[in-house]
Amino acid sequence: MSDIPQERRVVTAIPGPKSAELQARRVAAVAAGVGSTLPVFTARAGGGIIEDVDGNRLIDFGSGIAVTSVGASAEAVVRRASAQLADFTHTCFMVTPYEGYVEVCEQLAELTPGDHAKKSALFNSGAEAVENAVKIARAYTKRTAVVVFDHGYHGRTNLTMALTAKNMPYKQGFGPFAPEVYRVPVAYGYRWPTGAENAGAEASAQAIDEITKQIGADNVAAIIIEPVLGEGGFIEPAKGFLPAIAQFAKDNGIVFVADEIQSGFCRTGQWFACEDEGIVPDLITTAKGIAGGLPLSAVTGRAEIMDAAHAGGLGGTYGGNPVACAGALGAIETMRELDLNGKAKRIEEVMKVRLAEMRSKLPNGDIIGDIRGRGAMIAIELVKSGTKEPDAAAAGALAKSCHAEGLLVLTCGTYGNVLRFLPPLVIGEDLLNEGLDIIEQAFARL
Ligand code: PLZ
Repeated sequence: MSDIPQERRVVTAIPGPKSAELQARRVAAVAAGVGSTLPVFTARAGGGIIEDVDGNRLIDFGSGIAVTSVGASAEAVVRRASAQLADFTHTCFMVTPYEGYVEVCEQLAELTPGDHAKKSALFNSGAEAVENAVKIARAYTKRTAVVVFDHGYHGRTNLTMALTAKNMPYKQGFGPFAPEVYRVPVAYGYRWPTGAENAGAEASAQAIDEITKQIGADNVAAIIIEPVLGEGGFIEPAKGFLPAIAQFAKDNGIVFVADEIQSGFCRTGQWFACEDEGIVPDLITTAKGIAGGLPLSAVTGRAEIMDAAHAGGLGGTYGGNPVACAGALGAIETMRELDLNGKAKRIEEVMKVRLAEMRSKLPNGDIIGDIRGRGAMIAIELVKSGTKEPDAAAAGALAKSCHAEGLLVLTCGTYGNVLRFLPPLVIGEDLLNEGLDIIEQAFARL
């Protein structure tokens, strides 16, 4: 890790003058469609800290959207990626292969759920992994329909836009979208009309009914779900939902795909979030946390399914780039050595206790409608006092208030009313608590 002091420091307004200067250049040169949560320009980052060009040190509760679980400059990632960079940057695995790619696939076979024979294919982005999972499932089943869920997020490419539920900002004006994509209900406990305790059974029955009656189970190639829905609001499908859907897929020859791009690689306190209910997916898509910040993604799954695509049918120039693979091996090494699953569980413990205290103690604490998530993937859903009416303005104001104090937090959710916390798993407990203090103060200022 680079030797950034693990201490918050606010020495200018946030953003400061140097960031403001860079922002002016950025506005002139960078397309307006590419947004930023906080226009603070980064100088270096590591552990639980992002240092900006003005010398401010922000506590990081975002991890670059659940990517830098091992920190943004983890020793093993830097060491292995640097060594690889000096050896060769690229040959293209489809031209002359290299060991790092194979080793990442071996690690994926070992770490993902299930003890069946597994194979992997590597890509660059999460969206690309999801697209390829669909290609593989279609090749295997010789069917075309793909089922996804309310509040689901799977990417911004044409096919994955179709798979993604939320219109603004992801889809608006960018259609037409890929055909043969169908969306069904998910067990969103907090908002399920008959209560969280009924959500698992009722939502799975509804979803299965819609698949059977509206699509026809025999036409479905794949069912794709995030075991904890990320962009949609850190929704943990109510207990029983995932096992029911996985069983339905199994009974009907449908490939069950767990999209663990956000929830995977120790984020929820397990290697993969689907382990929580003992789910063994046929295919699993990974990215983000896999490579400590380098762009890498993967589809991993049952060997017979993965081998269904014809030779040459899968690939891409950069897929499984050797530097990204070296980074992944460094990240995985760090996760094992530092027991980052244990760290994620500890983060959950600290956060949930403090957030529950805030809800019960703060005068406006009842606007915290729900506290949820697992491991270091924790969120609060904000509502208007005494109701369940989503309050996106409160989430935005709280985030802004935290930013001003040097705590980077992100929002999410279909209704934009969820404040989410995704600290690097290596964050120190003092920084974690200091971040929670800032959140508490932000409530007081609201
Ligand atoms: N599947 C479950 O969370 C990416 C999106 C940020 P890419 N989530 C962050 C944004 O606004 O673009 C994501 C995910 C799940 C797929 C993806 C897509 O991964 O690497 O962004 O393509």
